[in-house]
Amino acid sequence: MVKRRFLVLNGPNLNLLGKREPEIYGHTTLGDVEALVMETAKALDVEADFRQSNHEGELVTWIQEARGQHAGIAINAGAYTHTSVAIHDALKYTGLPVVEVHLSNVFARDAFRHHSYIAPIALGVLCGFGATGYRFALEALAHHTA
Ligand code: CA2
Repeated sequence: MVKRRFLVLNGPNLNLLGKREPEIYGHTTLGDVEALVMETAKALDVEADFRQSNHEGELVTWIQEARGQHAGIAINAGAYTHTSVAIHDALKYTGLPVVEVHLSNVFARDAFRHHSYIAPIALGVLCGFGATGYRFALEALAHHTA
């Protein structure tokens, strides 16, 4: 049987994880997050396609391409979560189940982080659990698409 493949997307500045602002994001690097996602995918017997970009257009293109190629999307769109109608539109276009992830508890932070353009079209939102949130997101997608 062909394994379900999930797209795990990371937006701007997430490449800096573990290198700056450890008081907010801890010491975990994006490489550590990727390793956790791959380990989780293996345990769930699914595939994960882990990517990061600092460019909104590149994220939009990857999301568009997911239609027909992936079974769902876990996305930490970083600051684009709070600003990007383009990412909202692309996610909606795919018709795929989407789980929004954030390392930090965005509701315990600045008011401008309380609004998300992704949440209204997401299956659910995970925030404040650090890298473990990505594991929960993949588990939620695998469970939802089983
Ligand atoms: O908590 C999250 O995962 C965020 O998506 C992280 C974004 C932030 O804009 C969102 O509101 C919440 C920031 C990405 C990481 O930015 C860094 C900047 C400097 C050093 C390390 C990470």
